[in-house]
Amino acid sequence: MTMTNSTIAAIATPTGSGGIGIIKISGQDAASVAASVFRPSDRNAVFSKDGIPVQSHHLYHGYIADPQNGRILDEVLLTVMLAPHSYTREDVVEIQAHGGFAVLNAILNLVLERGARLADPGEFTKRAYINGRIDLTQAEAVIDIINAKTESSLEIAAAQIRGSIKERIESVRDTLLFMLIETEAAIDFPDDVEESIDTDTMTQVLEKEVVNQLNGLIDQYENAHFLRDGLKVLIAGRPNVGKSSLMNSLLRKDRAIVTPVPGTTRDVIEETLNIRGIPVIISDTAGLHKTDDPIEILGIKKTYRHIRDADLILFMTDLSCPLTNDDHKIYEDICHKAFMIVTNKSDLADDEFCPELPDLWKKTYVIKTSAIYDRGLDTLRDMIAEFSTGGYDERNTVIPNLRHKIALEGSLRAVSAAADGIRTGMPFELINIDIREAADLLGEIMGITIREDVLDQIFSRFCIGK
Ligand SMILES: Nc1nc2c(ncn2[C@@H]2O[C@H](COP(=O)(O)OP(=O)(O)OP(=O)(O)O)[C@@H](O)[C@H]2O)c(=O)[nH]1
Ligand SMILES: [Mg+2]
Repeated sequence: MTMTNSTIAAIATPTGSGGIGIIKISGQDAASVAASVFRPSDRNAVFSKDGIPVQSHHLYHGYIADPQNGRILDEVLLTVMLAPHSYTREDVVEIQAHGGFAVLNAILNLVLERGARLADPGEFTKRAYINGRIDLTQAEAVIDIINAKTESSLEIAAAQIRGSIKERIESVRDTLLFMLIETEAAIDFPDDVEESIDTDTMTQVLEKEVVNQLNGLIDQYENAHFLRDGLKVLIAGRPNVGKSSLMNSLLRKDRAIVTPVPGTTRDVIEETLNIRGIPVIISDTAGLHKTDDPIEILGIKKTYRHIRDADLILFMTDLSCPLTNDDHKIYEDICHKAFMIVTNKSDLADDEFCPELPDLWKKTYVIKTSAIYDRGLDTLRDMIAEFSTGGYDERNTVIPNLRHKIALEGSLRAVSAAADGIRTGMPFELINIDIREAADLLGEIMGITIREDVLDQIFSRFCIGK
């Protein structure tokens, strides 16, 4: 990895009007760049003779002025955080100006003219990682914190930024590295060490300790990744059963068009909402039935594509009329997925006429609702929340993301191969390859060994100024 010496700058606050806006500068020239545009109100106390502020982590009051013509752009507060005690471990200057589009851009341009370059998305955090202040899981947590929509996703990200995942992975990787040292000695000095290697203990450690640790983390992903990534819930059913009405009621706003005409919704409509602290991505879809309408056919095809990706299907039926062939067909299409049945329009159903669901259907959760009279929706919210946190231990906030999970699975395979190798008496040269691979994959999670393009991909998810 190449260390970079350039000094970078960006507006760190969102565009738009605000009380304050912050311009962040990082790199070896950060202080001198800032000094060349900053006029401290207390001239004597603040700056040393070459114009570079001497006091780290102090707040200075002053003005930003264009050195070419002396024009004052704004009254600001300025902080210098000298390396290594800064976000990036480089010299960092933060200019707190007023939060307007024009003023922040004018100050940024001035800073860029004085020799800084515009930062790439995530470049400040990337430097924090490259300079060793944080590992890659902690860098990823930065973006998770920014994107967190609910308390639970924030809690997971906050645990991760403190190093919760890093610590767990590090300890497993250390065990593997220690094993590598032992077996490498056995390869280099076969006569001395052959007897001192206890292959029984080695397989024990691999198969019990290491495998359990890795499996535990993978399970945490499976059971709780909804909390960080959001649970994809899709409403499916034949036309006119009230899918869009349910979507609107859950969102508490008129998002999707509702009409008594079957086939109103033609497209998949996606929205994010918070259900009992769980981020839910809910989709309303086109009613599924046999049709010749080319637009509806496109909508139906799209619905089936989304059904494939959904974590949970809400299969909606209509209590005001008997089940139809379309209902049965939809059941067949979705029953291989996780689903619940929502029987809607309960306000129209009386005791005399209330279509019975086939016994097989009742094996899953059935929730009676009236989307337009807000009946049964609290139960539905409870069921969705319960579904998403079913296997989740609330005290355990160590939840890998998808990238981590894929590496953990690879590592697990390599560990199993190593254990098999030892048991079948394979030479240590070969066993070592598997152990090394297992350790390397764990190193990838923390960013110790990782390809540059993967790194770029991770940091491209950031916004500029972070
Ligand atoms: N009485 C009653 N009417 C409802 C209920 N839910 C929806 N409706 C009515 O049923 C009709 C269809 O509702 P929509 O929400 O558009 O149904 P949909 O399933 O999205 O229909 P498509 O988009 O055509 O597939 C509208 O006239 C709604 O007002 C309910 O719980 N009770
Ligand atoms: Mg609809």
